[in-house]
Amino acid sequence: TSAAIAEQPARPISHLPWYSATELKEWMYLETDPDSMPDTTPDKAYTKVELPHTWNALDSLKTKDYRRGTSWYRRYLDVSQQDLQQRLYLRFGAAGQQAEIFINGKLALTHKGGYSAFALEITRLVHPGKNRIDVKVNNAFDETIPPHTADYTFYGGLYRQVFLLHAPLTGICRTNHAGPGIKIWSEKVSEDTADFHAEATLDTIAEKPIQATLSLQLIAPDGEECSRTACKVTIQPGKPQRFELPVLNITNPKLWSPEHPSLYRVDISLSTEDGSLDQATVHHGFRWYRFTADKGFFLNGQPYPLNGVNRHQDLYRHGNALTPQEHAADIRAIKELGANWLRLAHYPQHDHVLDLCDKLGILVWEEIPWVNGTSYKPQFLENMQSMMTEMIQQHFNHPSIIVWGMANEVRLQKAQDGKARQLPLYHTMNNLIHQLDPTRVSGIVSGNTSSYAKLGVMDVPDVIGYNLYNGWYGGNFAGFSPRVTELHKMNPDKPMVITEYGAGSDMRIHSLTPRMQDFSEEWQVSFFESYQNQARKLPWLSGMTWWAFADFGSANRGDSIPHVNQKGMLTFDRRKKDLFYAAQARWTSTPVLHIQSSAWTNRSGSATQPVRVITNLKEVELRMNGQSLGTQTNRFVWNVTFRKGTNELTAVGRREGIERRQTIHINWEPARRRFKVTATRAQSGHPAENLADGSQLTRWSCEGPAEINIDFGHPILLDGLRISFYDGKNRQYRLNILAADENGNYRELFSGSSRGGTPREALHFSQTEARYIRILASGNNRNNWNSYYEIEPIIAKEKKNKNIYEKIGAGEE
Ligand code: GCB
Repeated sequence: TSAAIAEQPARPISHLPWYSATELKEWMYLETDPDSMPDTTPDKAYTKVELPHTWNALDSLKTKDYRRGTSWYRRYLDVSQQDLQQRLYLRFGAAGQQAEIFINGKLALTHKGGYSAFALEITRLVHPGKNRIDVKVNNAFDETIPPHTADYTFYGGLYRQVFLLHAPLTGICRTNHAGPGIKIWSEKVSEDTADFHAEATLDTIAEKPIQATLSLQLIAPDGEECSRTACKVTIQPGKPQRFELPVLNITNPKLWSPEHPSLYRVDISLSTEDGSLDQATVHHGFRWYRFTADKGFFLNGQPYPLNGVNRHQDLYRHGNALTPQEHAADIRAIKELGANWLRLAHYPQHDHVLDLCDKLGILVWEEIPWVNGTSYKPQFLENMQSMMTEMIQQHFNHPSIIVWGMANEVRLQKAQDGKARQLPLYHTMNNLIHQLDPTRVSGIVSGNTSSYAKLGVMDVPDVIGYNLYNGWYGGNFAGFSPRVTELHKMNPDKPMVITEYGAGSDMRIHSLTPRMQDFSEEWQVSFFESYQNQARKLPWLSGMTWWAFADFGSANRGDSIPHVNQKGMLTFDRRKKDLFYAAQARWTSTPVLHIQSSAWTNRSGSATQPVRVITNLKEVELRMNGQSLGTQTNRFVWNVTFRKGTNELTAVGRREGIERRQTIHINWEPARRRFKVTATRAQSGHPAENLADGSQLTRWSCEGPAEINIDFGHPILLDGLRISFYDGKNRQYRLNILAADENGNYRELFSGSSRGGTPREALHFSQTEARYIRILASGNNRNNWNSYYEIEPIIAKEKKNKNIYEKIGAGEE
């Protein structure tokens, strides 16, 4: 074909039957008011952008009021006479959250919902020569489009790829909810035999009915043809029609599983005596599974505990505008982690994600974003139905998918009959799932509440999911097992999974005496290990998915990194936390050896500290400064005495001829109680060592905040700051306190007001490591100056608790 478009060469998308697909990468972009129309805006008002694109990649990192509104995308399409001998389509991977497509100024399609693909035929809307495509995208709140609210950023933009497709006049339908137009499935699979069903949706723009042959070839994973079938079809002009091919029966199918993701290739072609009309290739996996309420999950007849993670689709400074390669890197990391299943929270994700789950072997729960709020307007339900239909039509053929989820932590209302007011909506969605896909199960997710069971919601789906955070938002992690057992007893006949459990962490925050919500890596690892150990004793539990695979954007949040949810096993920019290794050591047989708290390179406090190695090897030797501290075969915790300055720690682990080693350097300094605080007032650049005076140097008027920078000279462990202000007893000061490590990476510790009423205030942030502190304060006295009087660090005292590894029984099986 001759797409006269200055773009990348056409490249096939593996799972879609696209005759020829050209990625439209370069667009023009304009931020404007919601009612603007493209015809009135000249090209020069636009800026150039490359897709995938979101306009919230950066503002959502800085404010909860990130831009939610309307933007326009524009590009031109040169169409030749020859192009018009075929059919032309546009396929948009997604638009957050709704889109209107205009071709040559005319509205051609409206799409609602931010997470699925949509496609339209443009053959009759374009003419030879230059054509204009305008896309209006809007991510403002819309009561009829879920989610209303959620703990993640609602990025706006054309954040997935857009393709121009050339397709034959008669062929596989491209516009059936932007699905592949082909459906394949098995109803009965065993080790000995399997059936194989296929149907194609076909259409034509010919004037007369077209008689053709639809044929299918099944190619085994070893590349040999294993079966074929065909049928005659008559395609009537007008609307798309479905044709089911004769069922195939396969003996000794090579089964698909995460351990052996054997894929069969399915080649489908439509032809007449004159030659081929259209063709498609999809992939199939033969597998069967069962969620049970009493014995957990079974895959291919075997008990199969599900262990995995939840994934959002964003990346630091990219928002959700990820390239297929960036998506792929995540899925590979999830596989490397040893996860055998993945929950795509809280919405359908990129086609490529599913392709990779099929190929690498990861079971999937995919869901639509009905989160938190509900509207009872009919359009809300209609939009949910179309989201569900699109998700299932687009991803039906992926053997990795086992559950279609319909909702997460929806806030229930009680109706007069004592049931949930949302119950009819759940039933509608549940029926839709089963009608569109009789081969898979449905799921509903609740938070840590009994109301789902009590108000009848948990009677609806095939599988129920609970999100439990005992030991993070409250309680302690030992509370997990009793609570989950209690919830199980409320619906003893429903298979259950823990769809979320998680604790936040920050690779800059460490503690020997970690506490709930302190964001230390140590607490996060303990939380995980405790839940894993408890779950092992609950045979009826089908599985668990950690919240979350990686830190993700949540503009409303104020954790230790503002606007980020930090419960990831990796950071937002994909550095591996200790937890990554802790999970990998449990979930894989890949040799794992990782000195826990490796990122804690500057330490203070007691010179003698426990050091733990996370491993699944048989024996580990720890060496410090060249000397062996002994070899251990379980627990893997050593008491190490640091010397002042740099210490070299090397762990060497072994298992049956395999050896792994890691060396890290830790700088240890004794804690000091007194500091010569070197502070400068940023505005003047003058040193402000003598803070306690209200003098010119630390004085400011009300116009802006005054900044004081403190350098402790080396990292210290802080429990807080005591600050006194001029007239602090009677006034309130707005405060913003930041801390930085040796490299000057600042993070927010405190944002709020001084309480007033006392001349000196203590602000607490437990066990925070910092070399630099920056305090931004503004006073509320408009007519007089404000001043810092005194700032005193509260040095963390060593806690006499047992150390963390003893407390949770690390390494214990
Ligand atoms: C949940 C939600 C998820 C949140 C998570 C959290 O239960 O389903 O969207 O991000 O908790 O971190 O609080």
